[in-house]
Amino acid sequence: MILTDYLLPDPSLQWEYALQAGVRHAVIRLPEDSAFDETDPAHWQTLIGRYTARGLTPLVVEPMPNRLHDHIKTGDALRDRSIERVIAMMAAMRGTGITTICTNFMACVGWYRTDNAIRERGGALVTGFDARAAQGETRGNLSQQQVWDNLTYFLKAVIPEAERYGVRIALHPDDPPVPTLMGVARVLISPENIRRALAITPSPMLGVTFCQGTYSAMGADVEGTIREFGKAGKLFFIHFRDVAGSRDHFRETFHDNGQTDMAAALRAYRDVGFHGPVRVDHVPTMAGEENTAPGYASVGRLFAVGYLKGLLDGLGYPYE
Ligand SMILES: [Mn+2]
Repeated sequence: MILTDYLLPDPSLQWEYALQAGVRHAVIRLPEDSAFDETDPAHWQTLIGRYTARGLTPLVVEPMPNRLHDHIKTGDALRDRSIERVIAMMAAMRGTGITTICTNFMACVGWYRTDNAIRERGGALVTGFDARAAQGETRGNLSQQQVWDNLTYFLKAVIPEAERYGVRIALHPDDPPVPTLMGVARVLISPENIRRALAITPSPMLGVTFCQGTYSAMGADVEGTIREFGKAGKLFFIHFRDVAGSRDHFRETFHDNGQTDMAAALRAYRDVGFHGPVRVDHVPTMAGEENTAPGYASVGRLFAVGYLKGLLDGLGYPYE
């Protein structure tokens, strides 16, 4: 595996913690100000230079820029223009060393929680979701068929170009993996539906971001699904995390305190020969930290990275 961390473009304490924990590769979120042009190779070079100057090598972009993808997911009037820019972006990525885009297809509502301050072990704070608490609010109106159609339109337009530019599109499941949220249908909510999505445009450039906690919340056989997707060459990127509960009612946990056998999951990645990028995802906010970015605090990441490295060492699973 290649250990990575999710690092925003401005150098921060999290960059330093990652380096000190032994992480030398980055998952980057692109700048969202209008000064950054994702279709301009020079802008990419400048951005990547910030990371490499500090000893971090970017490997993955996450997410697909929302200012483009939002139109694609809803299929609005700006969809075609946005797809053109996604394709131009992939062209601009050539030679950057970044070969994977972590792509979700949650329209109107992204990853969503009904509580951001649930007490986990020792009083650490985690996020959670309760379907009953999410009822009543409407943020859109899209049917299952419309979202499948929009996903199909996107993949048919983008995957041939991804093949041309050597960019891997790694589908992230919908989190929470419920069939509808606030009036908007969700489709990437089960292994079966993920299989269906991968079959829309079969390609070595179309695979998955295996967000373990989301698959666990689906009620999926996490280990078995890893083995299935791994053998099919569809594991592009791993989100290492866990939850307690099921899709309609769950909370995040420390990485060693959830319902998934994390060592068994890692054994499965090892057995299928996965050597791609992994990052720890959604960590508790710990003592002394402000809960300003639930799931994305710093100290819990250190614990998670250490736990991941310990398991990998115990399994004799090589990583860099
Ligand atoms: Mn994830």
